[in-house]
Amino acid sequence: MIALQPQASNFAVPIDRMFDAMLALCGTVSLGVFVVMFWFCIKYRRGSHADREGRETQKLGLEIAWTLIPFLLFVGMFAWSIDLWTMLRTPPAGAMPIYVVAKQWMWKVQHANGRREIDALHVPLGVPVRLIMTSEDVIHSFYVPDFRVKQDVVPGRYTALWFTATKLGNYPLLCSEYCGTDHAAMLGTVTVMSPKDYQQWLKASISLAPAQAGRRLFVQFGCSGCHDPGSGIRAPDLRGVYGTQVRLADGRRANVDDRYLHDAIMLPAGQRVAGYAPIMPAYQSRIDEEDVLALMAYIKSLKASSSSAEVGHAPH
Ligand code: HEC
Ligand SMILES: [Cu+2]
Repeated sequence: MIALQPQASNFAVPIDRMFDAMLALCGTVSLGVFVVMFWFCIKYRRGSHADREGRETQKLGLEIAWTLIPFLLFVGMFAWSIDLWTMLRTPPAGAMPIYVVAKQWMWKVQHANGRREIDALHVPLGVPVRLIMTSEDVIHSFYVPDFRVKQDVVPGRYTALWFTATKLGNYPLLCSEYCGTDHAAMLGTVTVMSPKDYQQWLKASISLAPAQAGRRLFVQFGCSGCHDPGSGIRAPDLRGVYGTQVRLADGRRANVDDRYLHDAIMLPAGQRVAGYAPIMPAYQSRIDEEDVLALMAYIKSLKASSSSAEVGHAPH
């Protein structure tokens, strides 16, 4: 079948194939219904001499056939779409992470080495990329039609999206969730480059690595005053905390992942670590999502110290 849009990611062909199949199936069924409808309209129109005797007939075979065949077809479509959905939702283990923060009305992107861009996303050809996305304000939706991918970007949580670009070139990026006055202008471009060009592009701008930028913010926002070893204030040692499990004051256990760190900084009241006084202030109105990403990068970069056999934490 003809593709109406460029097919520029690993999802384009399977999704188009599924779309075509659904169109063909639903089209065939509607066509069948309409053909029979028109035929009956004409045959039994007023004044026609068609036989109108209501004969009682039973055709068990026919009834079973028209129940079972569509049933199997539609269950087949269901199984097929579940399979495709699973693929859409499961990024391969080594996928390259890129962070995206949406806000009214722009896309802010940060690459692993700290290079930032706005309303643009550069990705290497043939490499699985995983976008980790959050919003500064309202719900947005990251949409690249030529990749056949779309994902809501929600304030207060991280949503993910993955793809492997399969064609060099520039592709439009849209916001597909109505997000205010300039929603329709919240546009960008995804540029697919060869892996070599991408590496060069990454290094071209001199910006601080996220972990370094995070350390700066860590001092600037006063986190270090409580959390640095030897600060004199009783606060958890953050070295090696990422990826462990923590016991909370209300008895729950939580995995220290991106979501956990985000909430620990923005809304600590919801998840106090067991054994500490609730002195950590909420930073929700003082730190924006990009800075949270930098702080997280810094916390993730801290290696466990040998002395941090610490309250509450266990590897998981
Ligand atoms: C006034 C002291 C203080 C300041 C300032 C402070 N924290 Fe905390 N922080 C704490 C205490 C005490 C806890 C443990 C109790 C809790 O969870 O609220 C904690 C918990 C945390 C946790 C969860 C740690 C774990 O072991 O699970 C993280 C992450 C964290 N803080 C990061 C930060 C960051 C980032 C900043 C700066 C933006 C910051 N903190 C500023 C005192 C502080
Ligand atoms: Cu938007």
